Amino acid sequence: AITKAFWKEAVVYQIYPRSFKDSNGDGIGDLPGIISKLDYLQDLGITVLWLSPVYKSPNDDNGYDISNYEDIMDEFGTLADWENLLEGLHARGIKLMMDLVVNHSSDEHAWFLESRKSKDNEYRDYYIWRTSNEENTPPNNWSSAFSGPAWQFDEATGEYYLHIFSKKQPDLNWENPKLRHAIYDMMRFWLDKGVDGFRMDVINFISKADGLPSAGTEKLAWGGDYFMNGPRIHEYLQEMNHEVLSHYDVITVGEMPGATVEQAKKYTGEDRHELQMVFQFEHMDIGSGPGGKWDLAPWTLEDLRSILHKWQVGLAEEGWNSLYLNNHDQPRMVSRFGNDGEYRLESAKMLATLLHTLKGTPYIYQGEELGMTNVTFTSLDQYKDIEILNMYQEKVVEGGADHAAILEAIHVKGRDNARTPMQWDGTPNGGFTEGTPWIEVNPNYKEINAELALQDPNSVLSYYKQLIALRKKSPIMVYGDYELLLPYHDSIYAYTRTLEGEQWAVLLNFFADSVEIPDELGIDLGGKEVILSNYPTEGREMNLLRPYEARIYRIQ
Ligand code: TEU
Ligand code: CA
Repeated sequence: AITKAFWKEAVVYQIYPRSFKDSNGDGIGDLPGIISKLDYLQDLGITVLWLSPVYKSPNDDNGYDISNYEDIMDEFGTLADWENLLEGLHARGIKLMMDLVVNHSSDEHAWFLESRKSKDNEYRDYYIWRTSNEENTPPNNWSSAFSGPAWQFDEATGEYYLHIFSKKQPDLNWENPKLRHAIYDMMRFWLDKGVDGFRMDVINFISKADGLPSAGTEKLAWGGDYFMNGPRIHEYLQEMNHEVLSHYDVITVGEMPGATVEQAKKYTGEDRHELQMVFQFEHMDIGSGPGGKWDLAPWTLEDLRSILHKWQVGLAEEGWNSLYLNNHDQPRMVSRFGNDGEYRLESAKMLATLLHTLKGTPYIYQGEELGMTNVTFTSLDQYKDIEILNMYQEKVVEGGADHAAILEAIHVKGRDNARTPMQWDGTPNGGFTEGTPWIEVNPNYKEINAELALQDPNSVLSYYKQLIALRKKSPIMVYGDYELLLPYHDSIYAYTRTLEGEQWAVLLNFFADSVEIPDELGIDLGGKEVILSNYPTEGREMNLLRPYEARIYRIQ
């Protein structure tokens, strides 16, 4: 039986506030800036806004290091501004999903300032402190996601604290029920203000293995086996659901690096009473060699399709998929999975067709609807992201790696690709700010911006509006069963969606060469209606897909 829900029918738009719209000329995006663009979001047709963190923060990791969970970052505005934003969204029928960052806080949070004062401080166990049994050696060999060890020695009490991310992001101790209940109180604070849900930052990291064992024998190694999907994660999420989430009509998505389909069933099964969906990362890890994301490697359609297919089939009867190809941590999808040169428009629309016709809830990252591209900054000091800067320091400055090779890897995979300011129009700084932007605007803003797109019926933006409008009047796009066609084709990804006798077929050419649709498709396309395509009708040859051509057929 199909259980209908607003969060299954939703189209979510993610805003990275620092880079969306600056209203006061300080070069930093802010809440009033977002408010000035609510009509743009309503016109696009999105139904939920995921707002990356806007809480008080020293911005070591651009807001993912929170120093006060119940107040607004100075640069972004005030709680009153936030109330105005929520009111403006709800007045337009758009729900607000806030970012819940509770695997760690900022080291400037009051809890941590107390915790580090003494070993018997009442907040000591809000964080993860360990002594070391060897001089100048951390308690285990875990590496940080932002380079170096995941432990920081603190003079005041002569112990180390754990930080999987930056040293200014100490991990919270979820073993401590007082901490857990303080988090639940904070969640209620926002839900009682009218927030409609949460995106939960690395939420499958919050349960660490007993004893915090080292990962193998290397000096430094990723300890993910001991904190991803850990021993008490389901207990914690079920407690969070029981204590908080089950009392509200919310949308929830857990960001879960390292989660498998089997694990996702346990996180999102409706009878599990945990979360509604997860952001999995398997498809984000293609195009990487054994050295990880910075070790560039080619990828094939089969690499991408096999993963997306596995998740479509895996969560068909239990759980629900999120559908995304980029966000504030990933390069721009048209550059990574499409073609940001000659076929930028066609490939951006083809990828959008994929995200909106697979089964699951699609997430649009700001600027994706314009076909915004990666940026190729020539100098390192144009980059701001702590992950990029720490990696460069470790690999080039300390490790002697080749500057040009690492800069190329940053061009392909760096998070700042997604963090250059939203391109609103052709005025200086793309209309993002009248001041000096905190990070430079992509120089292609004169050709790629919302003002041009709004006037162009063939723009990527116009195509997104058509996809979203189609979704709102077509239950088959949300609830139809997915079945793969052409399982092994090296350039066409094709599948059907079927609901109560109605059937659509989606055909996507993933590359720049025209390609014959083979008979193996098993469906006679003759006379069938093309509901939507990224190419005009004229010039269409039934059995030939042009470069990056996407077609949605009504079969029955
Ligand atoms: O990201 C977690 C995460 O896994 C990313 O760091 C990702 O692995 C990496 O950036 C890919 O190179 C979340 C937030 O989305 C990210 O912005 C934060 O930096 C991180 O957690 C810490 O809060
Ligand atoms: Ca500002």
